[in-house]
Amino acid sequence: MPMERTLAIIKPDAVAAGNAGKIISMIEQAGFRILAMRMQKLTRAEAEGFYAVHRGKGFFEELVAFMTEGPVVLMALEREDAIAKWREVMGATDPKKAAPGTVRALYGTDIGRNASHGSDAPETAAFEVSWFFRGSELG
Ligand code: 3AN
Repeated sequence: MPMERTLAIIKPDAVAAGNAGKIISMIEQAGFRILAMRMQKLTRAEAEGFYAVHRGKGFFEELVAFMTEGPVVLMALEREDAIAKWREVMGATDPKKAAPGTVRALYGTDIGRNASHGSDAPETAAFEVSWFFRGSELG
C-alpha cells in the first residue's frame, strides 16, 4: 500500500461539544501522522469553494451554514491507504448507519451534523489538502 494523504475536518458540532480531542486521539490511535493541523472558523467563501461539487444540491445551503457556524479543526493526514482508512474510522455519512465505535456513530447527530469530513478519492484529497494548506506547511 502506498503512502497517501487525506484531508480530515472535525466539524463545528464536534468542536462545540468538546469532542475534538477524542477524535484527534482516534486519528493517532489509527496510525495516521498529522502533517498539519489548524483550528479556524471557515468563511462562507471557504466553505462554498470547498464544497463546490455539492453546489445546486438541496442540502448545499444547510451544509455551508453548518460548516461556518463555529470553528472547525482542519488536518492533513498521512498513512498507507489514508483515504479509505480515515473513512473507515469516521463511519458512514449518516451517523445512524455508521458502525459502532466510529467517529460519526459516537459523535454525529444526523446526516447533516455528522462530526467529521474525509476526502473520498485521490483527486479530491489533493484538491482538499491544497484548499486549506500550503505545501510548505506539510513538512
Ligand atoms: P461524505 O462526507 O461521507 O463523503 P457526501 O460527500 O455525500 O458525504 O456529503 C458531503 C457532506 O454533505 C456530508 N458530510 C454531509 O454533512 C452533507 N450531506 C450529505 N447529504 C446530506 C443530506 N441529505 N442532508 C444534509 N447534509 C447532507
